[in-house]
Amino acid sequence: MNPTRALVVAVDLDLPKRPLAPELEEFLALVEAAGAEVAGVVVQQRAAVDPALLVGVGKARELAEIAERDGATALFVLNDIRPRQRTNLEKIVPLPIVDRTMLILDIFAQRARSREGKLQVELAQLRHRAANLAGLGTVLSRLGGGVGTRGPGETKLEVDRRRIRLRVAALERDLERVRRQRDVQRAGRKGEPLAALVGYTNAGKSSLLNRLTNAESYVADQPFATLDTTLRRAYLGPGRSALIADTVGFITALPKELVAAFKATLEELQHADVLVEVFDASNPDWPRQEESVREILADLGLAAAPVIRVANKIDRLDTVARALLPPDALPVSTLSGEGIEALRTRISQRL
Ligand SMILES: Nc1nc2c(ncn2[C@@H]2O[C@H](COP(=O)(O)OP(=O)(O)OP(=O)(O)O)[C@@H](O)[C@H]2O)c(=O)[nH]1
Ligand SMILES: [Mg+2]
Repeated sequence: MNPTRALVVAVDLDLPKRPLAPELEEFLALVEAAGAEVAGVVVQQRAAVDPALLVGVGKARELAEIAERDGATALFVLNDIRPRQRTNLEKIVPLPIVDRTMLILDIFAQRARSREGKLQVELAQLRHRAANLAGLGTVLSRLGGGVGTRGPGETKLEVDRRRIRLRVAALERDLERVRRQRDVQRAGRKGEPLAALVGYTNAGKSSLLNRLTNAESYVADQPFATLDTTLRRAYLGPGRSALIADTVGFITALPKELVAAFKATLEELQHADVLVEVFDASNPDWPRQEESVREILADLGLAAAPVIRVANKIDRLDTVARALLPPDALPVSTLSGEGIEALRTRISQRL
């Protein structure tokens, strides 16, 4: 199968607090991680997104031309796109529109290995699809259920919607069962202290788990290498050990459908005695990434959880950059092993 050729479009709203560059770079990395190739990137500067079309009508026509010329097979939209904007834009650029949530969900779908992971991704995808159907639904219902808008029983849309609802209900039941299994497992290991690794995707959480526990979890230079929670026992010092949990990485504006669907996976965090919050100190974008992680933790009700802050990948930093790291963050390199003993000690102290 030929890879998807992505024409990427972004509206740059020129927000001082949210510069486009890092988000665009991250978006392109996601496109690549999904296995698509970038056919072109178009950025439009605007004070606000166009309410009807997202971009201006002239820009939309230009996109159609570029798509045709460069053989794009899908339009990838960085900004949030509303159902109505999607419908209108599709009329001018005759390509399937992939939004950021669909893109992230697609990567998750490709990476999911465990049954739980697969169920969770499917649930998130269906919820996202339903949300977009809903937009189309209002367009249809505004036409009124008059002649020609209804078939013998119901419109295709309503059939789709009902099918989605049934499947969502089945998935929710399955996941509830998974959740109860986890509760049982958790009860079984009661008493053993648990430290959970959290952080932006690609920060090095799985690498750190491997360092701390001599395990061989999957590590890769790509977003969302890990989807499933892994638990391993780590030696912390003479006569002391703890369980370490590695889990799915976070990303700015993690789709709400995903957070909801990954409830069972993320629940592990609620039971941790301490969170080890890892950031990639070699990425100039780390402050923004860490802020996103904090926001998601707050959404999960974990704003007040005890945290050990870890600055990873310091092997890539020179002396000056190291000196500029926040003083409360423990500098670590999972690559060279630097700082790992100090981290063991700190975890041990906090448990
Ligand atoms: N130079 C350097 N690279 C590192 C270090 N730690 C991890 N990496 C690299 O960073 C990339 C991501 O590492 P992972 O451990 O998969 O990151 P993760 O946080 O588990 O990522 P997700 O599972 O995708 O959320 C890999 O290419 C690692 O080899 C480090 O200390 N130094
Ligand atoms: Mg990982």
